[in-house]
Amino acid sequence: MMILPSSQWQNRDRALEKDGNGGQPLSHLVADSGGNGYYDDPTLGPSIPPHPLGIKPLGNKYFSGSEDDRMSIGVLQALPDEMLMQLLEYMDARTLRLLGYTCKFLFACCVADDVWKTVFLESSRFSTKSSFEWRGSWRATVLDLSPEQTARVDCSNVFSDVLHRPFVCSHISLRQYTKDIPAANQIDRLADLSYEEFAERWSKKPFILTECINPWPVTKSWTVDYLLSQFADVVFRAEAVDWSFATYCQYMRNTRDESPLYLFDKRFAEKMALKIGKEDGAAYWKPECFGPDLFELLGAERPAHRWLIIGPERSGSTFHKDPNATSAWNAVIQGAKYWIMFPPWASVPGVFVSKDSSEVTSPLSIAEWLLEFHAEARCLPECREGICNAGEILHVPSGWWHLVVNLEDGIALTQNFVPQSHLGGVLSFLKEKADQVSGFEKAISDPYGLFVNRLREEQPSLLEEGLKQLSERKRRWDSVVGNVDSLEDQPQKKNTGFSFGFGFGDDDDEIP
Ligand SMILES: O=C(O)CCC(=O)C(=O)O
Ligand SMILES: [Fe+2]
Repeated sequence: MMILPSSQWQNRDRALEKDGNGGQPLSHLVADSGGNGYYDDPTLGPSIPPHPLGIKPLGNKYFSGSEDDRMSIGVLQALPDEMLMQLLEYMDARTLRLLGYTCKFLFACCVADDVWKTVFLESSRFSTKSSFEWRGSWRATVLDLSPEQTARVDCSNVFSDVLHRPFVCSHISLRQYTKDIPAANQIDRLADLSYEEFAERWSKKPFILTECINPWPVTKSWTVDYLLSQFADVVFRAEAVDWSFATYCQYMRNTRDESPLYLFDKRFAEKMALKIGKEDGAAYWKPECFGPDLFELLGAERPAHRWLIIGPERSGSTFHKDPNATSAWNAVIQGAKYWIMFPPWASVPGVFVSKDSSEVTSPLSIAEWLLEFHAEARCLPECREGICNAGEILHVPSGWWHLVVNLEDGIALTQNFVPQSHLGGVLSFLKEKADQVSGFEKAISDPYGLFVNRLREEQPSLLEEGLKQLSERKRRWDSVVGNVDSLEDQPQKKNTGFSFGFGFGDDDDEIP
């Protein structure tokens, strides 16, 4: 990507003017929302087309000889675009439509689909329904409009980063971020592992196994089409909504959301009547290489631990660590996922963590993070990246940061677990970060006590070992920082995203 000199930037503007409303993609010139232009490498696939309404990034205003439609919004000019858009979030469908017809700038604001997503989610007409006709956008769905009925107004004199940026983010080519992974960053790829190898060498490292899940029946039969033929009426959770699979498929196959709704369902096994485990007719089972999962001792009281994940290209998960200091595996059944990961102690560019690491703030969308921070992140020595293809499984060690994006429409199965090597970390997380523990039923008021009791009853020697790991980590930490109370005053650790918790919820390597 190259910064574009302003003369070429003007060319881009003219090209946009020429193409106008819904024209052909520009060859390889792309607008940057910051007002800088850049070339998108034409070898990386189609570049970002002009906005269908002709909306342009703010920077274009300064090179445009034409009018600026923002001059028509009267007293609302006092508000920056961000605030204007926030104001619209409080309006109902009728008001949005009426306001949108007052001038072109407000039309551009009032048809923004994020605003209509809010209208949809707040409308009882939709929020209580699991099956309906998805019409390609939130606005068209709420208003029940066909593409021919959807108003198209020429907004080529509307200059706004706030309005243009979501369009860029929903069109950026992912390949430019996923290709040419530096050799040093590559997540290790192995055919398969034994439990002994995992326990001895791999439990604290990410890796991809290319052969491990080949025997799973689901790898032969499951595609989105197949699931649609079998489970069209089954209602799955997709973030804030519960939709039938038929409705979700309509959505995932025809959306331009910057952050598409992601189907992420923890009750899929019951809903689909699946058998899981090594029994006749099982759909899949836990890979042996990860060994015993100590949360199995909690039986029905264990926190949520397995999910079916389905989403379109560009859907995925923004940077996070998995809950309760658990490790995880994530198996791709259809599609391909790009993973970028950092060890627990790393400071991830663009990800800000509160002092007690209970709050993580990062750009809202995956595309925004890729645009703004990927290049910087890739240069860090701790960075690990890889593509997990259909039929492969990836290991996420306890405490590792990860961002994941689907490169195609895809299906995955994931499970969180507690291997013996991370028992100390999980115990200390449950004990020291009790306010951040998640996924347990509300009735379980003391997850740490419950887990310790189960270990004492069924695996006393492991409990002893786990508690030893825990106090050893605490002792080592105290010797590094002086004392626990002074932890938050260590200047080198401030706001770095370092996840120490003096929960020592992560692996040993974390100790600086
Ligand atoms: O497949 C994905 O989007 C990753 C899911 C994930 O990170 C998780 O389940 O914790
Ligand atoms: Fe995760």
